[in-house]
Amino acid sequence: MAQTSPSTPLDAASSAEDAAGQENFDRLIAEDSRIEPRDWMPADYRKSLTRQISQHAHSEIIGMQPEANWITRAPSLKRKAILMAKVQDEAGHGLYLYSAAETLGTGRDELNDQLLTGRAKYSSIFNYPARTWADMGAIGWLVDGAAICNQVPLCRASYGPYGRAMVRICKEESFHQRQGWEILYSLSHGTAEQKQMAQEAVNRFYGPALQMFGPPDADSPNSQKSMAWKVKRFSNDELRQRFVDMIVPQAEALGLTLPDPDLKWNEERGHYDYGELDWDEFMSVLKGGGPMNVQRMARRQQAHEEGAWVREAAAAYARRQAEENLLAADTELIGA
Ligand code: BYC
Repeated sequence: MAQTSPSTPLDAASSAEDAAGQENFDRLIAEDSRIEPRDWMPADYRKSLTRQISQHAHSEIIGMQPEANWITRAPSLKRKAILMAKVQDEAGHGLYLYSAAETLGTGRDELNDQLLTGRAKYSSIFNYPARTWADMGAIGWLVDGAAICNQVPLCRASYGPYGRAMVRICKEESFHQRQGWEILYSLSHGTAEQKQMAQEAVNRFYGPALQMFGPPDADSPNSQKSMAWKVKRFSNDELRQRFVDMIVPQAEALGLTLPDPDLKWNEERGHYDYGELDWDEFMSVLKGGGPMNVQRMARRQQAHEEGAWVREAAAAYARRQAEENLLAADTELIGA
């Protein structure tokens, strides 16, 4: 394709800068170094990362809802304290991730607006209800388990602030997964009713948890570029397979079954085969048609409105601090 020649000296300078920037970017990616906020980066790298990181942040924030709903109904003080700490961790994850996304140039208000107006996605899994206490176990074991599988490779994402945020998030997620496992283990070794409640929770969350990894590779429009940029290190299907291989023996240890008649060890592949997932349901959930989409968004909007006074107070405090700092700097100058 013919190269269009720059029409003004300013254009020429900026296209020379872009070429040098692109060269540096390509080198950093090739040598597995990190891209930092002040580095030149291609516009579509910035856009795609802002998309992924902010959607990840939204998922953490919306993901607080199914569990927060169970804090007052947790069966003991200890369970309540653990669940409360977990939900607070999710809020923290959301905040680290919004901060990482903001370093790419889009402000928090805009990112939040994208969520509240339905322009941004959040993870499909949080559009399913948490019906029983056993769901806290299934969410911890399967949802946080899938999150860990997906997110450990993201600790090596090429964008520095994202990778660094993921390191801390993954440490906390592994505690979350263990607490979920422990809830399910207690229930599956309890009364027959408790075991049945645990099994039913696993039955409901298994398929949606596998869909957290995204659509099959052939239908994943973002994967190719994202992997070339070393943001994603493995494809959606590779990570899904890794997760299935991990949870089959764990389910056996729990004494529970996974609700997939096609699940069996494939000697040749060295992996478990698993049945087709319901991708029509997945697409419908993404379009807002899941069982809890409407409630989740309504609750988030309500929480945002109720939090207006906190934002106003924080802004007033920041203004006063800035004025005081200015005054102090002036006084120092006068005194000098
Ligand atoms: N749900 O081209 P693809 C957590 C979208 S938080 C909804 O494969 P990509 C936790 C995708 O965004 C868990 N949407 O995309 C929190 C794209 O749409 P756009 C969240 C999905 O980015 C609290 C389109 O489908 N984890 O664990 O290459 C309590 C095509 O997909 C989903 C993260 O966000 C989905 N499941 O790959 C407990 C991890 N899947 O944006 C636990 C970071 C796909 O083009 N994100 N879509 O309009 C990622 O790793 C990747 O973004 C994904 C998707 C693997 C999710």
